[in-house]
Amino acid sequence: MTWHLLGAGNIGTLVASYLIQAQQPLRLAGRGGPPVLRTLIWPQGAQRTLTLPGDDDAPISQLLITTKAQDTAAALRPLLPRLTDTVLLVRLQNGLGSLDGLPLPDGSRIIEGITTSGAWRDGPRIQVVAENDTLLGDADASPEPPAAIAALLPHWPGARWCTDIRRQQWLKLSVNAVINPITALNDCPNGALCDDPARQQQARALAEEADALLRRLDPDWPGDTYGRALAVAQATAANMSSMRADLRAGQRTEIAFINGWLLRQADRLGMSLPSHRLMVAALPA
Ligand code: KPL
Repeated sequence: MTWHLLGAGNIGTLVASYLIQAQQPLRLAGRGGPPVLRTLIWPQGAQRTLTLPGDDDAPISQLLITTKAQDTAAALRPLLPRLTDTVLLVRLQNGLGSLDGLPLPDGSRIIEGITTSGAWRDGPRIQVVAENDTLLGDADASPEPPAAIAALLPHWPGARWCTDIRRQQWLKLSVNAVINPITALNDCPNGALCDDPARQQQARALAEEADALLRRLDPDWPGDTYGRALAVAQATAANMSSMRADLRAGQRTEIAFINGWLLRQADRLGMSLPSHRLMVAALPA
């Protein structure tokens, strides 16, 4: 069965290379016309040019979503009439909630993914920085992946099926909710979070509010978002966070799907998260 790819950016193109490697047919979604050529370069120098065929307007039964969270609803809405009743949607994005409120078919199955792999645009080519862990799973904590994912996993370095994807997503989201807005607003690399008392105080407030909320949502929540955020900031000290990069490029940020997601959960529970609210108000969504 054909995969449609929504969002042939850096990570989307990297995953497209795994699909091609797995000999799974692939087409761009929502982008007709001639095939698009994309060249990937791996850290050891290997280079590969992919031919990504344009959309065929056929029914969509397997959709890989790698758009930025903030662009998803607009990109997906025109495709909704083409989704089959049992469409498999794989969402590989930063942030949570990008599919909320969209009228998806009742029988659709959503696979959630998080990755720490990195790739960036280097002129006309895409430089793969690292192929790290990728976790895929679903909200039902299914013990086994669907067949289409099982066929893909052996060709996707670092990818594995995960039975607690929600916990893993929250662990990532809570760290992003601390590092990303602070580094974006201060226009600083991730490591600058660790050595400035004012930023540390901001980080602590964001982390404590996130922990208070996530503990209400899950009594087994492990907490220590502050410690985990500092550890990630240290480990990625020289990196530019994705939110800082978006802000610098004059683009909308993922704030509504990171801190904004936390706020929406808090509102439902009548909790106030003042530090997150400030971040949501300060950054373009
Ligand atoms: O995921 C990230 C991001 O920038 O979105 C971190 C972990 C903060 C690394 O830069």
